[in-house]
Amino acid sequence: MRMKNLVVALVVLSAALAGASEENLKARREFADMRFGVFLHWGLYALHGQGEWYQANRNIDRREYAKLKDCFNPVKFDAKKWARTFKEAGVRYVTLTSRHHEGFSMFATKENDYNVMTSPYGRDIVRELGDAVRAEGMKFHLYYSLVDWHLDEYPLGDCTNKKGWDSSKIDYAKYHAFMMNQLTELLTNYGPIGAIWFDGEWDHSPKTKFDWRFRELYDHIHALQPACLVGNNHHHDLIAGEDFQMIENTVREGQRLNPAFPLETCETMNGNWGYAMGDLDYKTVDQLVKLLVRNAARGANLLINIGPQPNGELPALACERLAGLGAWLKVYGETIYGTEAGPVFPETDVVATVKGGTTYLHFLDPKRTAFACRIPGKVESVTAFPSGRRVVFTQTAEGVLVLAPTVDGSVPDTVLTVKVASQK
Ligand code: JFZ
Repeated sequence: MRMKNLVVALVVLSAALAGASEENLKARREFADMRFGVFLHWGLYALHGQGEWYQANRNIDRREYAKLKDCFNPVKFDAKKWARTFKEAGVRYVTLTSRHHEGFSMFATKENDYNVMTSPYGRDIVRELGDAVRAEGMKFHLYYSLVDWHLDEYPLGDCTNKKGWDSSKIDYAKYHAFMMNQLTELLTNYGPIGAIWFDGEWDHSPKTKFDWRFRELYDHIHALQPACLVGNNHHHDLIAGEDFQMIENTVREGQRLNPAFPLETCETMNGNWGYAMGDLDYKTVDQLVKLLVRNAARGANLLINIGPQPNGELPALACERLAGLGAWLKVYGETIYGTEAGPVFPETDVVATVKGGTTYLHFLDPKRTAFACRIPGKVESVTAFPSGRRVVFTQTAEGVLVLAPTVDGSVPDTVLTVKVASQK
């Protein structure tokens, strides 16, 4: 029986790794160690201040919408300042929308003139931010929309705004070539790109059997930059050529997680991806810390989103939350970065991350005073993190009983370090 399990595990593993280059496998491991990234939804939609779906939600004629391009002038944008803010927050990678569903490119594309270079701003935001982010030692990732609400040739899908559309011009072959060419630009002119984050597959329901020709896109990316990870926000099992899995906070029906691949969860800081001037309902630092911890405990990176303002600044509330996360990570980062998912307990307010022979128990409810769990191996010590103060525990056949009078209501997460004797 054991042997059979082992064989099954090996088959699954080798299938998962098939085709991926050495550089790519290394990049996957590094990605999984980073645990914390910032997502930036920035485009013309920032000008409305009502989220990135405004064009579709209001069924705005795309020729009218496109006039926003002549107003795009984020004069206060300072890539270096953003990068320092992220670095201070303990962020390890930044994912920017290079082009969202609205179709406006935030870089100097030669594929059409609906891009930042022909706006009054006239500066290449992908370049400036990419350079600044890398200069601070973080990785730079790009979101890339499969949906395009501006181009004639994009095939109308279920979620598409249909006003101002001449459906006789739909031509997926042409649109696919456009995406291939833009990916060439992004992966040859902007230095190392850590990942391409596709989004929009859901615009064509599975029933229509629409063929996006993903494999050509994926192979193209890997041919240009083998270490660039491919992810697709499609909420079903990974398909060949994809390097990591993603979830939007909850795992959706039909989506199974594969432990052989890195996992990333994206979440909004308030309730919107793009800048929403009416939405000041931001999660607290306490909530964001818990979100980060819970994700790490299930082996996932947290990609926390910010919608930059039309003037080029990050919202003050977002900066304040980032600073709070940074202060927390300065102390507790060791229990998050480079860890793996820990054992899962029936008590949902206690989660665990693991690094080598060390298990970090995270107590997320200040009211908890005692806790019993089974940690594999012989426990050598239990100490409070970061003080190192010894915590009383007893090891029984059923598990380790940790008395945790140390749970401290003034911090979002009380951490205990459990050291297990190395098993030779
Ligand atoms: C998509 C985008 O439409 C959205 O604007 C944002 O960029 C977000 C990160 O990704 O939103 C989705 C896509 C799919 C689902 C939910 C939101 N889904 O399948 O549940």
